[in-house]
Amino acid sequence: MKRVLSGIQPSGQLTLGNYIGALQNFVKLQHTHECYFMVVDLHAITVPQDPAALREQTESVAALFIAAGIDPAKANIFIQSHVSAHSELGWLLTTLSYMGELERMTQFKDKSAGKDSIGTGLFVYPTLMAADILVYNADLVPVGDDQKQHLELTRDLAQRFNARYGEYFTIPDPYIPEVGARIMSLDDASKKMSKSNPNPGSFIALLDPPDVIRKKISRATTDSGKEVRFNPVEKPEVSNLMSIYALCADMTLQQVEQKFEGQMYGAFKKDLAEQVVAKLEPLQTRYHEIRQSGEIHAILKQGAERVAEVADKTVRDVKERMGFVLPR
Ligand code: ATP
Ligand code: LTN
Repeated sequence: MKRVLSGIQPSGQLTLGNYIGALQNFVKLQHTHECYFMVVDLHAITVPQDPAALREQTESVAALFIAAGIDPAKANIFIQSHVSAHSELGWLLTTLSYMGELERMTQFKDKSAGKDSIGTGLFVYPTLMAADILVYNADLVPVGDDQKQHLELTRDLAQRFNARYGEYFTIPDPYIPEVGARIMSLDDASKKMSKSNPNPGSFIALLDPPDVIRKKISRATTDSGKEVRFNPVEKPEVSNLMSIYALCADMTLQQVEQKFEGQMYGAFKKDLAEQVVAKLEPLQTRYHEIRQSGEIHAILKQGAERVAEVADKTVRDVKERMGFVLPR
């Protein structure tokens, strides 16, 4: 069975963008692949996090994995920092990376823009992500469009290691959805919907109550036109809402266009809000059950124990190839 791996940062409340771009595919792939899904807390601290909030969000993201339909009996669910091999391989790969290639990463450029002091963690972030993937020799990495560049760097680092120390790492492929790989902000269709956006009106959180969802959608930016027509260049805001509609209602963009032909934005938004509410309702119910039961801790412990065997072996192999003296 091919291996699938992905991670989500506990840097805020998961959004509809995370769900459509990533989580939904995790659920699909678990039936046909050996899966590794983790909460990447070590990545979240590349920007300042309040300790209590980080703790809460880490548990919340793990519970959302399960609420979204990931079955811990099928897929390994764990917290990145529970498996120390990630940090160790992260360092080893950092020594193979170049300043120039890390400086080119758009996520780094976006997150460091306008800051006086830029954290080094933010800079080397992609080498830790490469370690996350390579430590399990993953074949496939389901992510949203914004992570494509990090995946390319991961492939480069793997190839560099293989060229220097002999074939070892599997070269991973990204798995990016055709529709929904980049859900945009509700207040600005030039930016991706992001859980760390300080304006909560810019995103729909998976745990937003129905009335909050309705309010956010009714306030979402549109253009001054009238037609519900898909054209991301001319009508980026409406097109974004149409993508969300299509994904929640399980329709094609064409079907959405036909359904709202001749109707105003107001009617479209009202219907869209109900589609989103209906899509998230079962997930929210399951989420609250999981949090109340407290079962998440045992699942995460078991997940980390299982995967650590694979990860520790990789680190041993890599160190041996690089010329480290291993304890005997
Ligand atoms: P942050 O705002 O803290 O950077 P984020 O909301 O961008 O977080 P991540 O934890 O970085 O979320 O991403 C988790 C997964 O969700 C990744 O695979 C990412 O590509 C995907 N993703 C994030 N935002 C979107 C979006 N707007 N549309 C589609 N996929 C997305
Ligand atoms: N960089 C990713 C999160 C992430 C990840 C990974 C994704 C960390 N490690 C390994 C896939 C595979 C992000 O910001 N969304």
